[in-house]
Amino acid sequence: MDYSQKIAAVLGIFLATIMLCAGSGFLCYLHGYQTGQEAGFAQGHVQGKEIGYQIGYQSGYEAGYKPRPEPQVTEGFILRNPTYQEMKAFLAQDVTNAKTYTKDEFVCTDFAAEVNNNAEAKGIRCAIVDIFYPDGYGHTIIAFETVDKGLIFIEPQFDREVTLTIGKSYSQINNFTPAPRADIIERYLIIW
Ligand SMILES: [Ca+2]
Repeated sequence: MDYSQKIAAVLGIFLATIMLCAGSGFLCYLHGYQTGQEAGFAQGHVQGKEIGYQIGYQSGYEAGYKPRPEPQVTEGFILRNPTYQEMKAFLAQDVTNAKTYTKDEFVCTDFAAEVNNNAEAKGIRCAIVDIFYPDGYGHTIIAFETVDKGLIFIEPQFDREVTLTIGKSYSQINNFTPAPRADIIERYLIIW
């Protein structure tokens, strides 16, 4: 081997070594890249899933959560059944009975409606009572469910306590002036 051949051999070994190192380095790089990428992907996937879940949960929670509205105390009122004396006291101070019955203007239903509304404006529970007479005629009065004497019917035109008996004349059983037409009570409805 002469000098130039020796140089060529040394260069060849040197180059082969560099290429080997470079190649293995590249392989290492590839391997490292792939492993790192896989690990990074796996971790990122888990974290991404977790973050995505939290964001989804939060937005879903916000969309689904509707706060219950605060009760509006101004929109409701409480009615209570009066004692018999409270009912009498209310009727004594209520002036509806002083009004005049006027055909087609202020009739039995108007008396009943007005006393009912006045009672309930004072927190006293009051019912409208529809009485059915023969031939499509009828009458309207009111009622209170007193706590001590039970259900009491009141004729609001006179503030008088009355009784209702099916099959009997309303004016007769309550000692009123006889009605101009049949006022036999066929049935009645109590509307609270
Ligand atoms: Ca009522």
